[in-house]
Amino acid sequence: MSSEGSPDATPIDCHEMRVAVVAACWHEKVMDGLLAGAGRALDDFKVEAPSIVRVPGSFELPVVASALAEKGYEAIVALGVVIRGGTPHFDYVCRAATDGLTRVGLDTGAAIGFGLLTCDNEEQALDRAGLQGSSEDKGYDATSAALHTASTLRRIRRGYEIDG
Ligand code: DLZ
Repeated sequence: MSSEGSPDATPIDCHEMRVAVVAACWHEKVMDGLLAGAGRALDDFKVEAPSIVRVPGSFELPVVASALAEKGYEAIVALGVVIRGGTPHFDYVCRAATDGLTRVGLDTGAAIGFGLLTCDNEEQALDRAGLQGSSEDKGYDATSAALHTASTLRRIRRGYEIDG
């Protein structure tokens, strides 16, 4: 999937919003890039004191995202990297994480930022990690998406006009 056609991600003021980042630990260098990108977005959107929670692998992202949503976090950014190996394990972990995070969003109403990289090799992952020389910054993008979505959900729930 290419990033061509990606939306305008102009920062909005989210200083009162409860925001958490849940991040897996596999593939440290790529994860460092994703976390740094998320941090840049949190700063740009003026998020105060976001919670950062680490989990062992991407498979564990949904259950912890669910617990965070139950604790009242409005926006939860899930970050992970899964790199294809020689076994079907890749497909199982990707599907479990993707389906699980989707379910958390629909079941709890929290805005979930989908920052899970699913790549054929480390080179592809590094190119999306927001590091020097990367062509994409998926940690930033997933955080921006979660914050914009949480803001929209707030307006809908408070009965405000949602146009404009
Ligand atoms: C087992 C595993 C493998 C093979 N690869 C990855 C990966 O590329 N990225 C990732 O985030 N996690 C991986 N895991 C770990 C699983 O997500 C999970 O943590 C373990 O299966 C333990 O439940």
